[in-house]
Amino acid sequence: MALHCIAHKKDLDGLGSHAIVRRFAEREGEEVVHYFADYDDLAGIIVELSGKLRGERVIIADLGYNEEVLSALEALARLCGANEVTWVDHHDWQGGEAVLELGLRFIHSSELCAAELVQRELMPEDAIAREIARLAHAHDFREEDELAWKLYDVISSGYDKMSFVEALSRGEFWNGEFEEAYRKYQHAKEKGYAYLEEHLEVREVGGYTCALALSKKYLSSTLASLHLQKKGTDFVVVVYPDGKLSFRRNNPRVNLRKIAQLFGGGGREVAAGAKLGIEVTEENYREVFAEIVRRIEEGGVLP
Ligand SMILES: [Mn+2]
Repeated sequence: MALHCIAHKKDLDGLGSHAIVRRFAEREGEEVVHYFADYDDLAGIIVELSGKLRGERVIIADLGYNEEVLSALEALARLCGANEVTWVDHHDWQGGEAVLELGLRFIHSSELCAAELVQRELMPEDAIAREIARLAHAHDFREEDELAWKLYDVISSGYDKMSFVEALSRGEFWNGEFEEAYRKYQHAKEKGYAYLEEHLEVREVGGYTCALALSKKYLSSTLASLHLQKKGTDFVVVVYPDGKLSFRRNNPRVNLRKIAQLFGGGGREVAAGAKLGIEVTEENYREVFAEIVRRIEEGGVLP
């Protein structure tokens, strides 16, 4: 029997979950297979695994359900029928009830991050697993923790995910390679912030203020939106060249899930995303911003 870990690939919580599962598997002498997933490929992985896994253990972590998962419900039912599936998550599951009826084990909390839930489930006594979970929590809950944020920069730099997971799973929280990736990324980050500033507009939207900015692809939505949030507007929209939108807020009256739904996306009240399905360039980004503002105003989702 092997352990199959499907977890988020973009942040410390997802990769930390991978690392804890790996550490656990190694202790148990079990084989472990990692799938580095995001919301746009989770359904594809479920479909693929449902066709080939029998009698295995599957852990899905740090990924909530979304429309695409609901469209792969039959495959997920097959996967759950033939394997032992555990879904560990801390996102908002309102609307995802159909998934929970398939007979999977569901471990959920909104106070703990996914890595903490995985750690408590698999390795409650292990000091290294606990440290991975602590770092993941600090990053996911936007707490101040130098190491957690430096590790996040290593991930954002494009550092090899498998090597990252292996290092963490051994209890290696920093090394020469991490240092090099981190240093290089500091330059990229500064360039990314400068570009964001040059492609920024603050607009009024239905009585609220909104900062919109075009971002370079290499600046993660977490870093780009945290930077924009410092402008103090009610909410912010980060726009990427591939049409991806990322919404964050300062004002708790603004429900970002509802705003994202206007663009066919989704997420949580506090953080949401969508895809425009068009390319956004230096030439058209101002028009795109105007269109986003218009759609939000006309959508009637602001209180
Ligand atoms: Mn998380």
